[in-house]
Amino acid sequence: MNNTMNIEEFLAESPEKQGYRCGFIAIVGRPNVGKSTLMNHLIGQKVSITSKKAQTTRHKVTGIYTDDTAQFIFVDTPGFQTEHRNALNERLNLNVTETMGGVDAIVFVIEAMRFTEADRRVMRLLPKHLPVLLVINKIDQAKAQNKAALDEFVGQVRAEFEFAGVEVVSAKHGLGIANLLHALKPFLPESAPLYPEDMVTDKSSRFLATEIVREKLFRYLGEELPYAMNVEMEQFKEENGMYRIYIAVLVERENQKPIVIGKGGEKLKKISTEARLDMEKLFGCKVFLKVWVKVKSGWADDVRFLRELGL
Ligand SMILES: Nc1nc2c(ncn2[C@@H]2O[C@H](COP(=O)(O)OP(=O)(O)OP(=O)(O)O)[C@@H](O)[C@H]2O)c(=O)[nH]1
Ligand SMILES: [Mg+2]
Repeated sequence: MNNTMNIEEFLAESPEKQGYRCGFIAIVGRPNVGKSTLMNHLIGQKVSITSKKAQTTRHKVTGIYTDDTAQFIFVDTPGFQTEHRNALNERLNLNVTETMGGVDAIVFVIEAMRFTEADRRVMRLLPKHLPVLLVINKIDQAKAQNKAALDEFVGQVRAEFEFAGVEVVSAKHGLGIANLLHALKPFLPESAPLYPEDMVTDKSSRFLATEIVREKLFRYLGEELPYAMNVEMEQFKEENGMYRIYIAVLVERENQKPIVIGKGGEKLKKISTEARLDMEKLFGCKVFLKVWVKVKSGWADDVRFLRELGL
């Protein structure tokens, strides 16, 4: 394809390419199986944040991969919560079930050699009328190296649900990604692309900026991370070719503030420096970033407040 041509022009000029496909694919699974890592590798750019901690993804994030024959619109969803029940988790789960209702196919992600009750509960929610591809992730791990045991594991999971197919991948190492795209393509309806070919996400720079800060909080606070914590964009301005971004970190109690700030402000400084560098890379311009901590109590159970956050 000529580089200056967009896909619509390309299709218009090439009647033999009329079989172009485009559609939506939801990525679902229990927390921490690697859904966001997988989506980032599928689209070749980091638009969804990832971490060792469960429940990293709170908003669904769209990632778009376009080639000459198809456009795949992936929707990365929050890990489906079957344990802690509160307003936040109820909304996150609702988000996942709603997403599954509006797609052409589903990728159900599990970890190699580890199929838990939590996985099973998510599996039971999978719609029967849509193609569901079983994706076994983390095959790079030592426990997945025994081929016979892995085959047996796959066989056991397949026996529990009518999957349209199965793919084994290592999202982290980019293994099996091309095969996965190939397996998904037939599930997409014939359609012209819905998004411009150079678009990788439908999320705004504002949204991506708050997500980046959240990822650094997850990274640097580790186990100390207050469960009820969120980030809020206070200001986002473009000025002389650079972005000025002000972001507040919301915690529930005054005594959680020092956890985020650290001794002598050290942690918060590290978090904002790393976030600023990631933003500069993603946005391709200089960024001035100010991050601070605010107390907003009871927010995890305040559904109205969650709506304001767009959850
Ligand atoms: N070894 C290994 N680790 C992986 C792989 N894919 C993801 N991980 C790790 O698994 C952890 C969770 O990854 P995420 O992509 O954040 O998982 P998620 O399913 O999106 O998690 P939630 O958003 O919390 O539901 C991170 O520490 C990843 O680095 C993989 O293929 N191999
Ligand atoms: Mg995630």
